[in-house]
Amino acid sequence: MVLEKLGESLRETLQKIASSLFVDEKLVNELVKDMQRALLQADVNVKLVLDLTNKIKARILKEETPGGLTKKEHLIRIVYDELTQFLGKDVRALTEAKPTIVMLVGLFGNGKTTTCAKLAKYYSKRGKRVALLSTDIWRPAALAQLQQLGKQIQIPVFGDAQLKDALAIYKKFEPELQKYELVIVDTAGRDALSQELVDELNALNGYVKAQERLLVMSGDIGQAAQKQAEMFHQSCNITGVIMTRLDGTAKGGGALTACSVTQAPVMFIGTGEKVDDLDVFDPKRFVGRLLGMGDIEALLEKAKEAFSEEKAEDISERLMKGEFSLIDLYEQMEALSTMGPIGKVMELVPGFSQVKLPKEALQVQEGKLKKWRYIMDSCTKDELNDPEMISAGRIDRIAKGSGCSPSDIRELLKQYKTGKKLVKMLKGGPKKAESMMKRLGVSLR
Ligand SMILES: Nc1nc2c(ncn2[C@@H]2O[C@H](COP(=O)(O)OP(=O)(O)OP(=O)(O)O)[C@@H](O)[C@H]2O)c(=O)[nH]1
Ligand SMILES: [Mg+2]
Repeated sequence: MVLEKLGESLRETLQKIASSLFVDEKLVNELVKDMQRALLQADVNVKLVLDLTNKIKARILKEETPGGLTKKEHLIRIVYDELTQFLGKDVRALTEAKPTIVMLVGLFGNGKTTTCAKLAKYYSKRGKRVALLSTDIWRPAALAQLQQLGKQIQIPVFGDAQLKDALAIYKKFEPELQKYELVIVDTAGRDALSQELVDELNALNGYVKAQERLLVMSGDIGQAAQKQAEMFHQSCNITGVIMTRLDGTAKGGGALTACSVTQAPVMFIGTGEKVDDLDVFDPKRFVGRLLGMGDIEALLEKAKEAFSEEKAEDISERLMKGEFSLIDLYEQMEALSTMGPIGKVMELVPGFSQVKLPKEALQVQEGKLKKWRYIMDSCTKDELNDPEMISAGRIDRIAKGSGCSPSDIRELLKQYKTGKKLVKMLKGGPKKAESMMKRLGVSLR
């Protein structure tokens, strides 16, 4: 696996935490030191290692462990969060255009031509009409190499070995290329990023205006990756990175560094010489594997609680505006019965992470929840949105419809009022909420 050693060290470090009785500053320092060592050994750039570990440390020391998570789980979650942040978070798809033009750039021998063919196969398998274009006028037989690969994967290859200007080659085939959905352009490399190469790439791209400019970098170039990525980024404004040769003993951290300095995510990794040896790079899965996926999955599941994060965010926004309906109440209750999303919502509302709310205030038994569901099913939409309008007459009607007693309905309405009170408190700010909490005490229930 890529960065096997890094993963091993990180898992060891986390294991240390797991077996410690207390998580104190000393242990956190140790964790940070271990992580630094592991990342540096994997060739990740020194400054980035410091930035990353400082961020992790600051968060660990500052953030309170959310309810439902152990301190250890919280630490792992922070490490996971920051590592995925560092690597670009989500899988990035190609920009859509007609046609989408993808230009692969990089130094000699980093795997551009091979990767062109890998990408062509990958996207054609997914239904895109793909063409390959060679604009490499430097490498002898560059066109022949691409043609041979193209034949193997049955993708048309355009190029003209007679022309000695990359842009002229592109222009010659431009009308033809418009017929494709995806055009992958192989460019020439150099030993180092020279002005000549920069001028050549700029002249070509100034006209082509490729939607994607992907830097192809070998995983084994170590710390040199940082400088290379920076230079390519400055001259070509890189939109993504493809790391090759991650099948060998490459430590890979150098190339990982690239995505951070260019702010362009690693999109694919090359894991061999064959056209199928290409993997989509999924930062979350990757980090998950580094840290031991089983743990992470279970942890994130737990942290997600019964709510999705977006939903919690959405609700917290509405709560802050003072909007609160019976449906909100029900969702809160339902989720609370499993884990405690009010806590999650509170975390998301700035300033509230410190306020202690009596969780029991909103906790109800499952049986009651079921009843409430029936009651709500018998309510009209207006009643759900504005429960204050539920008069005695309406209570009787709902009782008949739901098969519940009027007192059940009154209880639900009472709970709604309590919830609404809570929301008002939230709106008043953390200080007010706390003082009101004190005043109300357990009577909130
Ligand atoms: N093991 C392994 N070898 C790879 C990978 N990608 C490319 N290669 C090999 O690296 C060598 C160089 O690859 P090319 O695709 O020719 O590199 P290039 O960037 O086009 O090189 P120039 O055209 O000289 O600039 C070839 O022998 C490839 O087979 C990979 O992911 N793993
Ligand atoms: Mg090449």
